[in-house]
Amino acid sequence: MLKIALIGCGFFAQNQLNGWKDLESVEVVALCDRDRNRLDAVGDAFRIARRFTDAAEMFAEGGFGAVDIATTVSSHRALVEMAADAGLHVICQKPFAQTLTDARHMVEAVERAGKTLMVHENFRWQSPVRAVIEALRGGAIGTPFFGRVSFRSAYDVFSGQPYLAEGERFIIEDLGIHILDISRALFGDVDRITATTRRVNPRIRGEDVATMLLSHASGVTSVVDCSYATRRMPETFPETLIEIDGTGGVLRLDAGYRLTIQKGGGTESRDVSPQLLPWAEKPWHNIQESVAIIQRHFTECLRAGIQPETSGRDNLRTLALVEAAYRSAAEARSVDPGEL
Ligand code: NAD
Ligand code: 89V
Repeated sequence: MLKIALIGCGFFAQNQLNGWKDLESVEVVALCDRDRNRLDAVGDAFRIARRFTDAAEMFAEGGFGAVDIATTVSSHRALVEMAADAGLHVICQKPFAQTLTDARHMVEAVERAGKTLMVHENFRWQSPVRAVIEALRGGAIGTPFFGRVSFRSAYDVFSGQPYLAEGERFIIEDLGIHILDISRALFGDVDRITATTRRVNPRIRGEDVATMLLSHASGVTSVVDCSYATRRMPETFPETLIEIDGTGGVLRLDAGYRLTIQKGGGTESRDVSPQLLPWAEKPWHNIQESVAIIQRHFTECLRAGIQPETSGRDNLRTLALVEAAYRSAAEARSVDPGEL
């Protein structure tokens, strides 16, 4: 049985707690939040008795082998380093760190402790996206040369996550990070990125539109475009739409979770909708299912003693892309993420 402590009982943590509950080999034995009311509400709802308002106290008491960090980014470095000092495996929400320097220190701290560090970078684990990744990796359309990974919506994310309206940065840091990570999962690492950003919604501080052009080392060119200012019907939140052209055919993941592959003059189309788990609700069920999938991956990697696909070290490259995109937009030039 893997015993886990979870830190951060806010908006998203209930998905993580529901996901852990469904895994027979896992028990969440302790909870922490600085906010006593939230801590008690979540502790009561999930019947978790050991509760802490101070993470240091929880780490000192111990009694668990891994920690799930579900707080917002400004607390991640301190919490990951405390977990490494306590000799624990770690799963930490995205964005993993506020700066690349912090992220590198966090990865090194957990590596020094000889433990596993996974970033909760769950979009590439959404089952419709996974179906695309598997088809592409299985050679369904030959060698890809063009991709578009697109997330466009006007869904009100600010009511559930008010902090998203307040930061100097918004869409690339919060959402684009997932879409850039999907592009990496599909086409590999990136040599150059060119980005433009724009704020359309006057009631928020950061950018809510970003358009990015990526040159991958594999030779693929991809467009990653994100918007929370796109009012269209049907509203596709939180679907990522994907188009890939390859030497042997084309692949499309269209709205409504329909995967179509055209090759050799034929067309194959199938429904790759995510499951609606008993604790999930539409339209979030796609993201909620991916939480359960990424958690299963974490426990399987621990059992097998292997690195998770979305390990801390892997995530350094996604974070570098985020930083490179902001730099590109600010300086109106293309940026090699390797220079950061
Ligand atoms: P939230 O603000 O609703 O909740 C965060 C909670 O953490 C709060 O209750 C706060 O009191 C607590 N907290 C903060 N620092 C703490 C500390 N040092 N010790 C103890 N408690 C602390 O935030 P949220 O919307 O739940 O987001 C949490 C994280 O999850 C963010 O990084 C966000 O980007 C991420 N997120 C990921 C997804 C996804 O699909 N992967 C979706 C939504 C949010
Ligand atoms: O997945 C996320 O990180 C969320 C949202 C989908 C709203 O962007 O913050």
